[in-house]
Amino acid sequence: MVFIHIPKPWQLPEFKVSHEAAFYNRRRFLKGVVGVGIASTVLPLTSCDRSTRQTTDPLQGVIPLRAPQNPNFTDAGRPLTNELFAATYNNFYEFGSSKNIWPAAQSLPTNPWTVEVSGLVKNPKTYDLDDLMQFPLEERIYRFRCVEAWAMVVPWLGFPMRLMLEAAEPLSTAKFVRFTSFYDRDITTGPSFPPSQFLPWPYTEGLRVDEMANDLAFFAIGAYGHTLPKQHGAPIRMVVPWKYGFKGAKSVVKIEFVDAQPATYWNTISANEYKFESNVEPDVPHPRWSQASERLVGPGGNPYAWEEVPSRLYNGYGEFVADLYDRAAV
Ligand SMILES: Nc1nc2c(c(=O)[nH]1)N[C@H]1C(S)=C(S)[C@@H](COP(=O)(O)O)O[C@H]1N2
Ligand SMILES: [Mo]
Repeated sequence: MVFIHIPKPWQLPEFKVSHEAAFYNRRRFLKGVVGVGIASTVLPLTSCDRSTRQTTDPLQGVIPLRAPQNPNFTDAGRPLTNELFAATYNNFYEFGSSKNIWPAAQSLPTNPWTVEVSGLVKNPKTYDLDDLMQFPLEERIYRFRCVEAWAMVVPWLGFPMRLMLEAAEPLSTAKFVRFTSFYDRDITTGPSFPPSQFLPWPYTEGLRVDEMANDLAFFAIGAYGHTLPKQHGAPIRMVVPWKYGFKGAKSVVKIEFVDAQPATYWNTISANEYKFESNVEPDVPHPRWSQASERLVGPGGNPYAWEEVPSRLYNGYGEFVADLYDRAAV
C-alpha cells in the first residue's frame, strides 16, 4: 500500500500545524479577507488563490426547497449560523485544505448524480436525484461541531438515514456501513499541501449499522430553504450531529453495508487523532487541543473572535444516542 513506501506528510510537524483552524484563518486574515457580509464582492478581488476565480456568489446554483419542520429539532438553544458565514467557511479537502474552498467547489458536477446502495443488503439499489426527492423531506435544526472546535447551527433539509436503511434491508451479517464521497482526480484535485497524491482518496466515512439506524442520523439534500450549495456537499451529504463533523461525508456516491469496521479517510491519516467513533466528548481532548469548548462560526475568518461556548457530551444529543455507547451520559 502506498502509505508504507512514501513519507507521510501528515506526520510532519508542518501538517500537524496546518490542520488546525487557526493556521488557515491567519492566512485568510493576512490575505485581507474580511467580513463575510461583503464576501461576495470582496473575496474574489482580494484573494489570489486559484480557487477564487470561478464565481462571486457562494450560493450560486441553489434551488428553493421547502419541507415541514421536525418539531423535535426546531430549537438548537443557540442562534442559527448566518448562512453566508456557513457557506464560506468549509472543510472539503477534495477542493483544498483551506476553509476558503467554496469557489473551487463550484466545479463539482452534481447533476446527474447517483448513489449506489449495495453490499450486505437484500435490496441493492442505485438512487438518482429524482429517487432521492421521493423520500419524505423534513427540516431539522442541528448543532454541528467540527473536531477543530468550531461549531455552527444549520437548518438542514433532508431525510433520516434510517429510511434508506429500511429500504435496503441489511442482512444480519451487516455490522457497519461505508460511505464514499465523489472523487475524480481531474476535478477533485485536492490540496497542494499536504500533497493530494499522498491522501487516501476517495474520502470515506463509516458508521455502525445501529448508529445509521438512529433517528438523528440524517441525509441532507438542502439547507437554509434550498438545495445544498456545492461546498456543503451537494447534492447529498451525511449529517451525524452527535459526532465530530468529519464523520459527515459530503457528496456521497456510494453506501455499502459491510461486516467489518471500514477504513476511513481521517482515521487512515491519523488514527489516534481521528477515531472511528469520534463522538463529541468534551472531556476527551484531541491530542493537540482541548475539546472542552467550541467557537460559534461568526463573521470573517478569525475563530478567536467568535463566541466561545462550552461543548456538550454527544453535542447535547445524549437523550437520543447515549444508549448506543458504553459511557454513562452526563
Ligand atoms: N468528502 C468530504 N466530506 C467532508 C469533508 C471533506 O474534506 N471531504 N470534511 C469534513 C469536515 S472535517 C467537516 S467539519 C464538515 C464541514 O462541513 P461544512 O463545510 O458543510 O460545514 O464536512 C466533513 N465532510
Ligand atoms: Mo471538521
